[in-house]
Amino acid sequence: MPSKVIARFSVSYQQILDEKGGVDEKLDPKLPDDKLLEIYRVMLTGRRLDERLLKMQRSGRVGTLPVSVGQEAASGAAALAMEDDDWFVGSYREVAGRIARGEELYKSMLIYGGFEEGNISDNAPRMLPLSIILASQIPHAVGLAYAAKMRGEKTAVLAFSGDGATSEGDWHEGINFAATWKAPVVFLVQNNHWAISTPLHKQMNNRTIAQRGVAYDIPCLQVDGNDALAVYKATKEALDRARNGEGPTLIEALTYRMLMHTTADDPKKYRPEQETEEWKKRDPLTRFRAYLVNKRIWDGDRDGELEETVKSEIDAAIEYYRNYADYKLDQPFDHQFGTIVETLEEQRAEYLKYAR
Ligand SMILES: Cc1ncc(C[n+]2csc(CCOP(=O)(O)OP(=O)(O)O)c2C)c(N)n1
Ligand SMILES: [Mg+2]
Repeated sequence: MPSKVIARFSVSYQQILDEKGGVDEKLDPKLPDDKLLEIYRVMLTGRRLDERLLKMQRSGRVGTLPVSVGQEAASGAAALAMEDDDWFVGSYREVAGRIARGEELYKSMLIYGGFEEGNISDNAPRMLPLSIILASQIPHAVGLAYAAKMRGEKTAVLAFSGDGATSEGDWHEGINFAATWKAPVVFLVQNNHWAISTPLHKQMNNRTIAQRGVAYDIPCLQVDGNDALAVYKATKEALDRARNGEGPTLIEALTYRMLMHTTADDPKKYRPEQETEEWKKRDPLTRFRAYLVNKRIWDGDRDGELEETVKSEIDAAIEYYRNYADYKLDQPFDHQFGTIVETLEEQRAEYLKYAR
């Protein structure tokens, strides 16, 4: 009987910016200045919006909140690599990515304030609502992609999930289907190393999440998820491949959640503070800003101007949210099924009676 190796696999890792913002000239995608400045604006807006939302949560103006601080490059730069007609399928930790797609800032306030309307944006029509049920968005993303392919549309789907979500059945079923039917979808995993209080090594035996793509024989790679250039380049290439009929890609973006999982927990109880301190050195915003300064398209004088613009945009969103009165109490019931379900209507009536 012959005994031989019939396949070997490798997983690559890409970083373009070092921790100080120095660039690898050979890998630099050499994006136009306006694109680079847009990436910075989106990441900074995401950071500041998160900070303000956190204050709003602490003062009782919005409910439980997942915070994305530290992960702005992984979702923001990725979303800016999309084309207008592509679909954005998020989980719940992609604030910068949603801003990149054009979602109004007050929508985040509505969502976390409990208003279903926050989940739909005319400005960002090809964006699915937040998905809190881990990995449930993955089969939806694959379905969208497969439908686009059947219709002959030149469209791709960018689907986000967290590291913990990659241990869910839905995640694997979705990728298996996409791989088999060459659905134009890019799976971007924000590996922030924690699933609430569960560290990565307690929920999987794999050395990388990227290698989970090997099992489905799709291109897979790991990138420095706090390096906006590496995230942008990997996502753009993968989306282009998808649109060209070459099927799905799995990108693992290594990043870190700098704050709590949600406002319902205290990371100091389960996470070594030293680890968080180490990750501070890789802050995606600081690194990218240093790159812009080195390129001489940014300087200290411009910080104040941008901060002021972002602050007034957030202030305006808060004002709008404060005066928001256009809500429909029973809206969540509208979106459960496409057709009327009698038992659900009974529950709606009961709920409305209770709420009034
Ligand atoms: C199917 C399912 N199981 C459990 C939960 C509860 N839960 C919410 S977030 C979370 C951890 C998710 O971790 P990860 O996928 O790494 O995303 P992160 O929050 O780190 O961005 C869990 C277990 C859920 N929302 N859905
Ligand atoms: Mg995680």
